[in-house]
This record gives sequence, structure tokens and C-alpha cells, in this order.
Amino acid sequence: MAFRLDSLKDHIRAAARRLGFELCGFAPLSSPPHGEFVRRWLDDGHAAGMQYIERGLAKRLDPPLVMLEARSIITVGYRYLPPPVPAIDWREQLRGRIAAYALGPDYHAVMSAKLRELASCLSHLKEGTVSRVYVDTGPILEREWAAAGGIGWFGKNTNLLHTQHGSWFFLGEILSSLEFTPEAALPDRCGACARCLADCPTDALKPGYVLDARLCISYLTIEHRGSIPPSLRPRMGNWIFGCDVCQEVCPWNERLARREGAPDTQALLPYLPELLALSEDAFRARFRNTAIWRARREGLARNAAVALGNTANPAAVTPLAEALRGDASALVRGHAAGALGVIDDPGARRALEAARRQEPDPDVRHEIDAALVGAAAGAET
Ligand code: B12
Ligand code: SF4
Ligand code: SF4
Repeated sequence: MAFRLDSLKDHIRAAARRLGFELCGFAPLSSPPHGEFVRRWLDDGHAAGMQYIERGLAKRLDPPLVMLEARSIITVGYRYLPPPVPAIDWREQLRGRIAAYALGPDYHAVMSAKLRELASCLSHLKEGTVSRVYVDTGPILEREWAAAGGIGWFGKNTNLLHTQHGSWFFLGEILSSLEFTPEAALPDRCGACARCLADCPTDALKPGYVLDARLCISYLTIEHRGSIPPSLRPRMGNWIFGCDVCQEVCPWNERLARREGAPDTQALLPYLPELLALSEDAFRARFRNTAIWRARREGLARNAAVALGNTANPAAVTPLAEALRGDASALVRGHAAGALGVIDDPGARRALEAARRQEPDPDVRHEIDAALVGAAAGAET
């Protein structure tokens, strides 16, 4: 018979706190309560191109498949304070916007190292304990187990929320052979609020905790590899890596203090022409070991092109025309063409016509043709 090890909870919580994990919860392993929801979400196509979720589904729905000895999941929350957002006109200054979670060193590496330390504490506390640590990338329904462990409640924006920390925290977990009694789940405190649903720029959030990743800016700018549907581009504003809108409008986050100190404009609101022109080497030097690495040079430049178009600022024409003429990636050239098509400026039209004569890629030529039609419509109005 297995031992109940509740007396260890306080020790583990204290060790977690020393390592910087302000939240720590314990959930016995069972079938995840919302497994059916996940299946339906996948069947409805809401995962967009994230095939890895479907591939790892059996493990997500049955954690002992990941680790046979697992009896519980210890979940931790690691806070990150969003910085203040400088009050600048991004259209005028050609500035993109990066989601707060992606600033600074990559949280996967930071948290994994700390979780491994916590796991080694567990084996000191109880000999023979088997542990496996995860942050984000494993086949674990992290919010499910964090909610079951009493760390937060599911907000309507699908993020996990806590009364004191809002949703500005990452999750990580240890699958453990130890057993604990269940924690009480936190009550839902969204109430009648539905701000996140109303304010999502692309209507990606639906009632009933559904996020349609096909529409979500976070998905489009980070995970999506191909062309961004033209109908969504104008709604992306200047978000070029992730999106914080459904968190920023949340009253539980709004009331929290932001990070102190002068805002780091260059990190939070990078200059778009510079990002569009980054070489592979420059991208590596600037973003290796940060979360932004995941977008790759091509993805970030694609996103920068879209945001430059959304500035509608004639000052964006020169950097976009250069990308259309010279970027090695057809994806980037195509998005530069699309962006030029929405800027009402004779230079944009000239750049598109010149590129049309020499562009070898049929998809980019298609973008140029569509952009020229858009530019002509703009000139008539
Ligand atoms: C895939 C993924 C994404 C995708 C899809 C997001 C999504 N909502 O599914 C995209 C790329 C869009 C994304 C975006 C973001 N992500 Co993300 N993402 C993940 C990842 C890898 C898997 C999530 C998953 O399994 N989705 C599948 C869906 C079906 O699961 P779910 O939305 O969690 O749904 C659950 C609930 O809705 C619940 N449920 C369903 N019905 C009901 C009914 C009731 C009554 C209740 C109570 C619950 C409930 O059941 C579901 C299963 O648990 C997790 C890490 C992980 N391994 O879990 C990080 C993770 C969820 N992401 C995270 C973050 C920080 C973000 C962003 C904020 C980043 C940004 N600023 O751009 C945005 C937020 C967008 C949003 N509103 O969700 C954090 C969230 C932390 C937190 N406090 O919640 C995680 C946990 C990573 C981490 N380790 O910290 N993400
Ligand atoms: S991250 Fe942005 S686009 Fe995605 S659901 Fe939230 S507000 Fe909508
Ligand atoms: S904005 Fe309102 S509905 Fe959305 S998560 Fe926050 S409290 Fe819940």
C-alpha cells in the first residue's frame, strides 16, 4: 500500500518558494477531467497546425504513459511581471510589440533548471522518489493539472488565473511517484465578466473556454510557419511575437503593479525596419536563448512586414520595398508585398510594379498582384 505523504507538502512548498516558484499545487493522477473537451477541440480544428498536440494526445490523457511510476503531479507557478508599456505612437515610430512573457531569457531553460533542483529535494525528502520535470513542451495538459492542484482557475481567456498574481505566471510540473491528498480547486472568479472575449482583436476566443488557434495572434506569430491569411493581417496591429490583449484587459491583471524602472522600449517595442532586415547571423546573435528564437528569422521578418503594413505609414515603404526586392525568403517577400499594398503611397505602387517584373516565385507574384489591386483601390478612394 502506498504511503500518504501530506506532511511533505509544506517542505516542498517551502523549497519551491525558495527557488522562486510562488505557487505550488498537488494533484493525484487520474484521468484529466476535461479530456473530452480536448478531443473535441482537436476534432474541430482549433489546434490549427499544432499537430504535436494530437500526436501526444494519448499521453496527455493518460500521464502514466509518460512515467509508469507517476502517482501525482506537483505543479508550480513562476511569476513574470510585465513591464510598463511606453506611451508612444507605434505607427509613427514603426515599432512592433513583443508579448511580455518573451522578454528576457527563455523561461523554459530557467524553470527547468529550478525544477530539477526541486526534484532533487524530493529525493532527499523521501528516498527512492522518482520524478520527471516538464515546462511547456511535454505531453502534459499543464493548466488542467495546475487547476486540479489548486493553483488557479480557468479564465474565459483560457489562461489560468490567481487572485493575487492574475495570469502573469508560467507553469511547470514534476510528475512524481509520491502520493498526496487532493487540493481544493479554486472557485471561478470570472463571474459575468467577458472582456477578454469582447476585446480579442481577431475573435479567437469563444464562450465555453474555446480558443481557436487558427485566429489567435499568438499562434500566428509564434507557431504558424506559412502565410498568414490576408484577412487576419490588418487585425494583428503591431503584435510581432505573441499577444497579450486578452491578459491585459483582464481586471485581475489590470489591478496588479507592473515592473518598476524605465521601460525598455527596444525590447518591448522593437524598431520594425531593423527586424525586417535582420540576417540569419544577426537574428541568432540577438535572439538565441530567448523565447523569440522559436519564430525563426523568417517568421519574425514575416511578422514585422505585416506590422509595417499596419502602420499605414509611408516611412515603411523603403524597408518593405527592400525586403520585397532582396529577402531570400519567398514568405517574407510575399508579406512585404501584401504590406505595401495597404500603404497609400506612390512609392509603394512603384516598388510592387518593379518587383512584379522580376519575381521568380509564383506565390509571391500572386501576393504582388493582389497588392496592386489593393493599391489601385486605395488610389481611387
Ligand atoms: C498550445 C499552447 C498554446 C496555443 C493554444 C492555446 C490554448 N488556449 O490552447 C497558442 C500558441 C495559441 C498559445 C498561446 C498562449 N500561450 Co500557450 N501553451 C500551449 C501549450 C503548449 C498547450 C496548451 C493546450 O494543451 N491546449 C489545448 C487546449 C484544449 O487546452 P486548454 O486551452 O488548456 O483547455 C483546457 C481548459 O479550457 C479546460 N476546460 C475546458 N472546458 C472547461 C470547462 C470548465 C467549467 C472548466 C473549469 C475548464 C474547462 O480543459 C482544457 C484541458 O485542460 C501550453 C503548455 C502545456 N503543455 O500545457 C502553453 C501555455 C498554456 N501557454 C501559456 C502562455 C503564457 C501563452 C500566452 C499567454 C503567450 C502569449 N502572450 O502570447 C498565449 C495565451 C493565449 C490564450 N488566450 O490561451 C502558458 C499559460 C500560463 C497560464 N497562466 O495560464 C502555458 C501553460 C505555458 C507555460 N508552461 O506556462 N499557447
Ligand atoms: S492571445 Fe490575442 S489573439 Fe489570442 S486569444 Fe488572446 S487576445 Fe485573442
Ligand atoms: S477578462 Fe474577465 S472573463 Fe476574461 S479571464 Fe479575465 S475575469 Fe475572466
